[in-house]
Amino acid sequence: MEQTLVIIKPDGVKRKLTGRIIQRFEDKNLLIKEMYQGIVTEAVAKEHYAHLQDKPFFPDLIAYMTSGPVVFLLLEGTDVIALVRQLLGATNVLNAAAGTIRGDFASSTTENIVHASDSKESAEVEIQRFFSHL
Ligand code: IDP
Repeated sequence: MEQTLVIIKPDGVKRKLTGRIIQRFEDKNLLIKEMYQGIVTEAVAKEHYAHLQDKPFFPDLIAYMTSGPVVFLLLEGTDVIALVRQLLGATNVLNAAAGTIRGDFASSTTENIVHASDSKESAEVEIQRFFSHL
């Protein structure tokens, strides 16, 4: 059994896609264990994306992630980390296939609607970062 962390990013919430995104996880019969709306502070955004700090788009990424409310979800199930990444679609907007969340809703590589943990190691760290109050 695995757990993974999903963030519906500020553009997803602003565009009122929250319900439709959650629907995709439920359609796939994934279990939503916990969920809340909140914000990502600048300090936490920089920590969350520390692996990208040398990229030219890093300042835009931090401004984007702190631009409004987000929704945090904790999903649980067998192979849930890989299953959720499949539902999200590729990071590069040009590679995000139709039928995936990013492929269907995003037209930009930065503003791409959703985040999900990409490995067991990052899921553990990210769940601790955003669900430590549980
Ligand atoms: P992921 O979100 O699919 O795991 P990462 O490489 O960890 O991909 O990138 C984190 C976030 O940074 C992406 O979701 C996207 O918002 C942004 N990003 C990644 N690569 C680029 C890029 O080449 N240009 C602009 N923004 C990017």
